[in-house]
Amino acid sequence: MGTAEFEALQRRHGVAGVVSFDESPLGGPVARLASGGSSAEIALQGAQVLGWTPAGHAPALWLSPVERLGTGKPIRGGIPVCWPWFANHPDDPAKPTHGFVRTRQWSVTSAGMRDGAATLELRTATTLADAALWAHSAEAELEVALGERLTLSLTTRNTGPGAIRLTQALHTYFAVGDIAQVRVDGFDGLGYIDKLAANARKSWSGPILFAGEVDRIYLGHSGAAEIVDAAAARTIRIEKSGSASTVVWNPWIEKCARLGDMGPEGYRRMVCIETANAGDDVVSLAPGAAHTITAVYSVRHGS
Ligand code: TA6
Repeated sequence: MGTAEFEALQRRHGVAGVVSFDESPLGGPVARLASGGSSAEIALQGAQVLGWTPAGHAPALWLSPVERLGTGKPIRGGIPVCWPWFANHPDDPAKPTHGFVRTRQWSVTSAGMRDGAATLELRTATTLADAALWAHSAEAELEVALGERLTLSLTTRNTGPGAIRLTQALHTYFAVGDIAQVRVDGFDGLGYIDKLAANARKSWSGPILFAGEVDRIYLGHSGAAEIVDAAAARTIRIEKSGSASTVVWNPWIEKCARLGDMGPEGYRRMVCIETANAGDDVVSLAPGAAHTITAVYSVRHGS
């Protein structure tokens, strides 16, 4: 995106002290939101939140130290938007993992201040060129609202003549002080799909602790979750709507090394808690129907 395009975005959507547009250090266009001492950066590529620093706290999202925008490869970290499917395509594992909108430029549809929050709306829509990947017609709109909390709402509208079966996730990489001292609450008594055990279905009780790779889709989860981060002496709370499943993932040592884009000990400083429609939690949309999945993040001192 050239300077003229930045300037056009700034002219059309910039709001002094609230929303601005410029070039990310990762090499692509970003929107920067500011509100009440909090800040957030959203890449137009993939409508991906790359950073969020709540007022009075250290950054709350983890981001790969080596990624670049515009390479055709999804950025690891922040809040990737997995759409219109989560993980492998249900019928063809050769298709891109986590759908096909993480690497494309979304359009800015609006920006400003609402109810004390700096807001940005971005939109993308399927094209004829996508038919080989997904033979449906749909549009996706992401609203990011930065106030005391960070709220993401992803709305999918079926713009085609046939029904759509949709899975998706806000694949959020939260920053933690040390994964080995993290406890995640909110999943006691739920069933889950263990992706490390051939998708075996199991039951869970108690808090989630980490001493190895974890890759689970918790089912029937519509409540809140909390990341209790002892090393950072803070707690991150995740509330949601429009979602009955949550993915919990940490690659641990061996997969972190295999991925190669997390830095030497990246796994220690992150945990993914992903607000999703995944596993059995599939969204069916009739022609013209819409579905919104919303995640609300807040941070408080103490653990
Ligand atoms: O959401 C967890 C997961 O499906 C893991 O299995 C791992 O593959 C992770 O997503 C990262 O996916 P990505 O395509 O971003 O490398």
